[in-house]
Amino acid sequence: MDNKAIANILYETADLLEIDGQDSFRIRSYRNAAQAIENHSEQIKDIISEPKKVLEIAGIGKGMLANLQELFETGKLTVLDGLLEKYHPSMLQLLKIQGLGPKTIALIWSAYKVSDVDGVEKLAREGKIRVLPRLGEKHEAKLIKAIEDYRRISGRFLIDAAEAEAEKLTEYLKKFPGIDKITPAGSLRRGRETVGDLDILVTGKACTTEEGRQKAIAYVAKYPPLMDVIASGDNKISFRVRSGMQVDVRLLPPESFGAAMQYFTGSKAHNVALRQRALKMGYTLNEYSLADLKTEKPVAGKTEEEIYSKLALDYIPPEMRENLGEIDLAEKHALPKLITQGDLQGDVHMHTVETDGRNTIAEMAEAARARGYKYIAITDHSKNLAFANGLDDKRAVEHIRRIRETGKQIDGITIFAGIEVDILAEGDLDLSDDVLAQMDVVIASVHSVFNQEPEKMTDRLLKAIGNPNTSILGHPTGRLLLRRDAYKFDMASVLSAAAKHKVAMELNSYPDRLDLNDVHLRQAKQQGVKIVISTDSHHTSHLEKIRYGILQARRAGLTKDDVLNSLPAQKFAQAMKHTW
Ligand code: DGT
Ligand code: CA
Ligand code: CA
Ligand code: ZN
Repeated sequence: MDNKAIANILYETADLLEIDGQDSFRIRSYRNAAQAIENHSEQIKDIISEPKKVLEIAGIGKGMLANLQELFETGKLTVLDGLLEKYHPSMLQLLKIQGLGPKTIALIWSAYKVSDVDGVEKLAREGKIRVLPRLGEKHEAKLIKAIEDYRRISGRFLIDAAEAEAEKLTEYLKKFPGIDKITPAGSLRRGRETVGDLDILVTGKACTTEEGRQKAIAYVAKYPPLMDVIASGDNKISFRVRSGMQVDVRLLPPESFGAAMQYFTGSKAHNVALRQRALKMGYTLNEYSLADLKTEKPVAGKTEEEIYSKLALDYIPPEMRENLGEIDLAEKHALPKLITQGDLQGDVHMHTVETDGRNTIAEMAEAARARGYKYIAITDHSKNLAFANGLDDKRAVEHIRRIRETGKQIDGITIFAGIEVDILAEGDLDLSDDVLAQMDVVIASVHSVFNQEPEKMTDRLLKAIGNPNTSILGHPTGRLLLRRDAYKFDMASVLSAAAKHKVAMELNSYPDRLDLNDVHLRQAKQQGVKIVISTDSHHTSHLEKIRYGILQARRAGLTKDDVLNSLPAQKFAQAMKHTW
């Protein structure tokens, strides 16, 4: 359990205490502790065995320490469990609706004893919210809109959250004797940018008998974060965990594990196409095996590799299994050699304490070197981003000097001087050309005035790309996954301008951006535009998020040659000056 997970539990407890009408001092103590833990640099799990250290954190007293100890020992919090029993876990879903706070929820509860999203929506549509004290028609309309928004994005989770859930569950499953292989399948294994539900496949001796499976399923049902069991059968259990995520755990005998991996990794479209191919070749394909159509005798099933091989196909990496032509390519031995994390030689989008980052230039450089990178670019914000303490011309020049000096002091890694400069509403860049020309790397990004007319936004981006100092267009569509849609513009003309001016497109690896997405990456490649895969790190611990970008690049079929930061430092620097 990391600090963020603990903080979430404490925030939820505070909200439920508020709904319960408890005294404000107690509520505040949970919120304060949550906030302190969220911002604490050390992981609580590493210091929980030293109570003194935990008590040193401002906002954590003896009572809260006892809560934390209980959380780590049992995975549960008695206070929270009591509240959830009273109000039902569905209350936590209600709290996720924008603008619906504990106070309003408490009002609704006391009037109608309703604690779930469907129920509240029904009340709102029947006009029963507006009659409550302090609420009116406006509130009611807003609430209906908020519930619609919630439904649109709910049920899906960012890839890093899904991955963290999968890892936590894997740790738990590993402890059961007779389970020796646990793998996520489904959209998580394919590296989709958001995940609907988790599909976890499990095999081992315990999965070979009915009795073993029932025991294993009973063990899964005791998983501490499990909230409700949705369905449970002979070899499967579906449940919901505290975060609201649904999980399907399936238990398989070893001889079917590969077939199940293939089937449950999907995508559905890929499976349908693959099964048609199997039928044409005289086989049937399902989650248990690839079998002879007539004799029904299995010919493959233990591994995915043997299934693809029996179907006369090269092995198709999970990221490509979307039925977008990969089966044809596999048949012709023409699958691209997908880029890997090891191909990258540098990370070239990151922030430091000079603006809104949390580490210094030297700390970022050392962390990057420890990952094996040969170079980085420091790209702090420009002044238009006032809340991030963005740089004006004068500070930018000083920062370049600082970056170059740090570069001299640190061996084994090149530090490029860069900037993430705002693209202003009319398409001008936020720093003078003279200053930008001194930079090794200029990432131009939109951070404000998102809702322009598409034509205007297109012109704005074209103008930024046309600036001879621009090397990379940062997070080109501006989307924030599950929160904000991409701004609207004509991608094709932006890409053709980028190709003409030799300006790269960023693939921002931050899990709530993943921008460009796979579709646009394919389009960029087709139009001859190069990609830079970077993290937008604001902390040394963010550098590892590069793997989410790599997954998207692989989903788009990109190879090392499509990505500029797989070049050695000198070549990369030239590419940033439009030479490749
Ligand atoms: P998600 O959960 O919405 O992020 O997406 P997936 O791809 O994980 O979808 P999910 O969980 O409904 O199903 C997992 C995999 O199981 C899916 O990728 C392919 C396979 N699958 C599910 N339903 C069908 C089906 O009706 N036919 C075939 N051939 N495969 C299916
Ligand atoms: Ca799934
Ligand atoms: Ca599923
Ligand atoms: Zn940015």
